[in-house]
Amino acid sequence: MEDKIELLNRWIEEADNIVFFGGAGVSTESGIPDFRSVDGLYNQQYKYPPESIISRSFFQSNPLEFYRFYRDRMIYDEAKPNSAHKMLARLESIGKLKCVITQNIDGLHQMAGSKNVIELHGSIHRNYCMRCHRFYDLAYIENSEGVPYCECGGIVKPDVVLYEECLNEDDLKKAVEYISNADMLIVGGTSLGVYPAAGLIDYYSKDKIVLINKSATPYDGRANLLINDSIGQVFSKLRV
Ligand code: CNA
Repeated sequence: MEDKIELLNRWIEEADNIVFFGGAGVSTESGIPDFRSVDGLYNQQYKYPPESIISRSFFQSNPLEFYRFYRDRMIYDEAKPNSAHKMLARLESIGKLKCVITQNIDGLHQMAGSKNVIELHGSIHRNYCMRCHRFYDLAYIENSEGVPYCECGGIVKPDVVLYEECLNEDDLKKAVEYISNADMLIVGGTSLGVYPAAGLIDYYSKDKIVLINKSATPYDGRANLLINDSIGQVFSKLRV
């Protein structure tokens, strides 16, 4: 393991165009469960799997149950950035890292100080009225009960990409551009099972993919450096 960390340190020293692509595993060390854990919890408490509840059709047909799950399992407003979020912000501040592309919706990268963050799946911090498009913050969702409504009578929806919804095209384009131009791509804390996000890795064509994930992923064979460990712990050992 120490050899791998050493190699990662060396590659980071040499690189000046690093892009990070991550997912729920980046925030587990901040106390936010990833999907698998949610799935486990779900089995005890919810009548439907999370993938069904957080789908567009479910939101439309049963917003009350959606919001029960969403408030319980997707909002962790006390969570703080961990060493992975902080190190990524540091790498950006010294000019090495150009962009964080995340599937997370928790806003922890920005809280850690990252400036250029592409949130492929949106954010719990943004919510809008489906009728008049008025913006609402997270506190509005937390302080309301049941289904949150706008003053105009429309339902307020979180600006998160639900299953059956498309990703924002501009975000996707920007992510492709950053990954295509990167000299080093660090991928971490993602099962790489959710498309089209996972397919972004295919746009990287050089020879420095670092994959840091606790469990195996379908892209392990593509990694030039594979580290099966906790990303926060790995990042806390970096020299920068
Ligand atoms: P996932 O499918 O839940 O996979 C998470 C992966 O991270 C798994 O392979 C774990 O083995 C791995 N992992 C967990 N903890 C660590 C750790 N400390 N260090 C390294 N690896 C770890 O989640 P994905 O992000 O791949 O994709 C699926 C959904 C989950 C995305 O759309 C997310 O929006 C959604 N999600 C987001 C959050 C969040 O915003 N924090 C939380 C839960 C789910």
